[in-house]
Amino acid sequence: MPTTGGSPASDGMYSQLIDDEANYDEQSHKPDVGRSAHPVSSVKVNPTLSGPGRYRLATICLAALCVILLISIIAVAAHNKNKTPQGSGETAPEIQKQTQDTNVTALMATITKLQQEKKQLQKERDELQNKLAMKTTTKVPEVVRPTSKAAVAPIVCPQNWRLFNNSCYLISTNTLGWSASQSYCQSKGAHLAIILTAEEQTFLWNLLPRGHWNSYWFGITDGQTEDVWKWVDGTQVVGGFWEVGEPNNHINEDCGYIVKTQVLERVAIRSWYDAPCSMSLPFICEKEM
Ligand SMILES: [Ca+2]
Ligand SMILES: [Ca+2]
Repeated sequence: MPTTGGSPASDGMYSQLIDDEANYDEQSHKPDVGRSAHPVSSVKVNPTLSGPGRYRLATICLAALCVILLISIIAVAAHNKNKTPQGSGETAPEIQKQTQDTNVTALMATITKLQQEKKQLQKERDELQNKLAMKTTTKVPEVVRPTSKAAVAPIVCPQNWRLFNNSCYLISTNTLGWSASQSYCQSKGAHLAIILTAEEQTFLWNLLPRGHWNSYWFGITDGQTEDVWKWVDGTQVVGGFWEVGEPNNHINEDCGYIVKTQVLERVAIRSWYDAPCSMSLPFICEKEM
């Protein structure tokens, strides 16, 4: 179909392209109906924009785009290369060496700082030593005081009392029951003897005279709980110097005594017996000094 009269050349080309499209659609999609009303021979086609001419233009445009793209890629690559510090050609050992150099520099700085601190501390130490020396030379000598040992007087036991290891012992000449004996000792600032060692036992044994059945109360009883022997200070008796078969609580015997007879075979470390506390016997007092 002819275009509108008086249009510029570009409008003519655009109209012809629309006509070509319409012609193409009609030829390909509507072959049976429209072809009789609009014969193909009536369409005017510009020979310069049809066929190989159009493809040539497209090829030129495509080639130009490829060239622009290639130039862009080269430009970007060159830009990135310039941005990399020291170039991208550095190897791993070189980087490692630079890191080590940095560490060495830091360590050297630390050593220098520590050496300075050491000098400062030595200076302070010297000053303190000088001050200490000054104070030592001007120190007032201390007054020599008598020691407590020098003030301790030798232990002197009362008359008829005998000394052994810081205690004084009395072998009574009167006789009393066990409880009365303890009361008597307490009236003298003492108590019935507490015998803890074989040496103490032997010392007392040697003070006693021999006799038919010489017996002396000392400070143990099981009056509180049968067969649980305790000293007069409340502590429990451990071991002891009992005669064989004693204590036997033979006739309700709750108080302890020492026996020394004429029989020479009897020994100090097997001389304890138990007896009824009401018996009247001489006794042994002990006073800690
Ligand atoms: Ca008993
Ligand atoms: Ca007995």
